[in-house]
Amino acid sequence: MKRALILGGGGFVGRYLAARLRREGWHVTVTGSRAAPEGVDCDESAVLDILDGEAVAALLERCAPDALFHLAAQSSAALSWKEPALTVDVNIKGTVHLLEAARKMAKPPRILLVGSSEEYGSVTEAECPIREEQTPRPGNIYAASKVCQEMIGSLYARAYGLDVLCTRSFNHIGPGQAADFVISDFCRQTALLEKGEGEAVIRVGNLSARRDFTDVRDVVRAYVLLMEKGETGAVYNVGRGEAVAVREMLDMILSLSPREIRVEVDESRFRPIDAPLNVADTRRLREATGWTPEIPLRDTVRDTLNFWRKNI
Ligand code: A2R
Repeated sequence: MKRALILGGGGFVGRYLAARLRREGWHVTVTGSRAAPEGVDCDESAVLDILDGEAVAALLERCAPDALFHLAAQSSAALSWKEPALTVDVNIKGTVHLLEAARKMAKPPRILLVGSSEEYGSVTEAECPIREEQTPRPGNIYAASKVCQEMIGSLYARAYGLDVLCTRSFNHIGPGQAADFVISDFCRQTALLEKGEGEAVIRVGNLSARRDFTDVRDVVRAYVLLMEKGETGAVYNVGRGEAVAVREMLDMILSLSPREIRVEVDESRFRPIDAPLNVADTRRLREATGWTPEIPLRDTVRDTLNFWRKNI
């Protein structure tokens, strides 16, 4: 049986990835930073702070994974302005710890470093769909840390022959995502309003932005396929490759609710720099793996809304 280690396996994406790998017959170990993740479909669950290099090395030796999915991160762009040192430590130093540990192993695992479309920064319409050749112009500390993660990963691949590949993942959505993210936030507000009385008003930010949304379950399927078929040293955009306006997603959510909900634009929710369009060119991923998204966005939105209906 092939062995997978998911660093950050208790997070939003990690839980789905663990379940997917288990269904495909892998032996799966997941980690959390403060406590071993609970309620994750896995074989083993461990505590690992990736800031502790020795602990990283010990875990890798103990697990001896064939495949290592590096999802552990300070994953919030907004928080990265408030906690820049933590973001740089976890996302860059943490990655160095794992690459150092891997290169010293007799049989290092294949490593997938998960990055973000944030790395591209604010792009023009002419630059869309964004190809991997596009030079990253990170616009926040989180994005800069992910660019560094990728550059260091590529150095380790070249210098030590480590089998490293990277993603730049576009907006992924689905049940269980924190309400800091726009679609999850709208679904949560809608579920809350359904429980209340009086006038129902949903507060929103910039609705005209068009983004590349993909169901998290399709995203993790892409990660597994990349692990199996991706090219060493390559960087892959992960996304549907279709731009949808946030307004359209909101209309979809509201159409699934029995309540009459009024939309109120709240300018304090606007991002200081918000590109009007952000969409991936996904040819490299599709050609390497044959991946295509399978879950319609309406299903994702319905599942996310139902998640909040149950969890408020
Ligand atoms: O702190 P925990 O136990 O919730 O674990 C989180 C983990 N993590 C760490 N693991 C080890 N040492 C650390 N110092 C450390 N700090 C955080 O990373 C959690 O399991 C995971 C992040 O999960 P989420 O914030 O839910 O991120 P999500 O959406 O699953 O994104 C996965 C990856 C990240 O690399 C993002 O930057 C990328 O996809 O978009």
